[in-house]
Amino acid sequence: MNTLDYIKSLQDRASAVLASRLQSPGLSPRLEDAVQYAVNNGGKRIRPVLAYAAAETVGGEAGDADACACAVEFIHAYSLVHDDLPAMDDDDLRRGQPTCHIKFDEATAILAGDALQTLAFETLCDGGRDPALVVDMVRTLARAAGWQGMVAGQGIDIDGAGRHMGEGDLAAMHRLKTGALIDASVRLGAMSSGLASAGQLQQLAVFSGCLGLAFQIKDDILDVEGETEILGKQQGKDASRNKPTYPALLGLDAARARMQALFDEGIAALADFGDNAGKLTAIADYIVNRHY
Ligand code: GRG
Repeated sequence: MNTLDYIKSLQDRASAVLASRLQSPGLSPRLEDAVQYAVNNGGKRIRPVLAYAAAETVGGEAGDADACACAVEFIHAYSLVHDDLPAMDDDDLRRGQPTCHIKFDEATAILAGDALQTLAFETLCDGGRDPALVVDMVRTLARAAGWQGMVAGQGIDIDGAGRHMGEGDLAAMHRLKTGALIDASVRLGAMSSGLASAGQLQQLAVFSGCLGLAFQIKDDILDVEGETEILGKQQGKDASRNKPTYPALLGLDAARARMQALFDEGIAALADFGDNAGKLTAIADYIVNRHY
């Protein structure tokens, strides 16, 4: 199977499993429509794809990672819904469609994010795993998503609005805001197999740390070079809001070089996996070469 077919097969798997886990309880139809909308309006499913590939990289099967693949996508979907709110980034367009609070309303979008966050942890507890492993996985996701991870990154971003950031501060912010969930996706996928050693998890963490930052630099580059129609969101938004970005700080060429160096460092961390590293390598390549 070629790389794109492999990634497509994992994206399709994620979408099917997410649909099966999103059985609306039938209690609050508007809220449930908003939750479905937030998850099913065209995301690339990068985090589930990473979880699946990480499970396979340590000798497990993609199916081992179904629960954690859904959990990380639920957290991701919630984060985008809340990030788009007027009190945060105040965006009207996401994935080429109205953002959740525009399609529904602000209160419903807040609740949809809340519901997705708790559903992520409920989902992670499913799957009949060893209870000690489940506790470890719940803790891993909570740390990545919360005030030591993604929420902390968002807090730094909001506090820093309009202030100059050096490259060190910018990297530290993005390692939390974007990187922590990407790292959790990889490590949870490997953990879900029950086969990953502590040493392997450490090597995967180096890989995912580099990939998370490279992902963000690519996002910054696309904001400069991309096209609104392909991106599904307004091109040039970061620059128009004076946001600190890699291209603004380093220039486009140096930002690209930084992304490539992180890619190389991340792939080098997979060396001990031998041929098994091929899947994560292919996905990292897809991430840094994507057009949206
Ligand atoms: C609101 C607590 C809270 C956190 C929000 C992740 C985040 C923190 C905000 C998103 C802002 C943003 C656009 C960051 C750039 C990196 C990023 C997460 C891009 C979107 O991820 P993709 O490209 O999205 O995987 P799709 O649409 O494919 O799912």
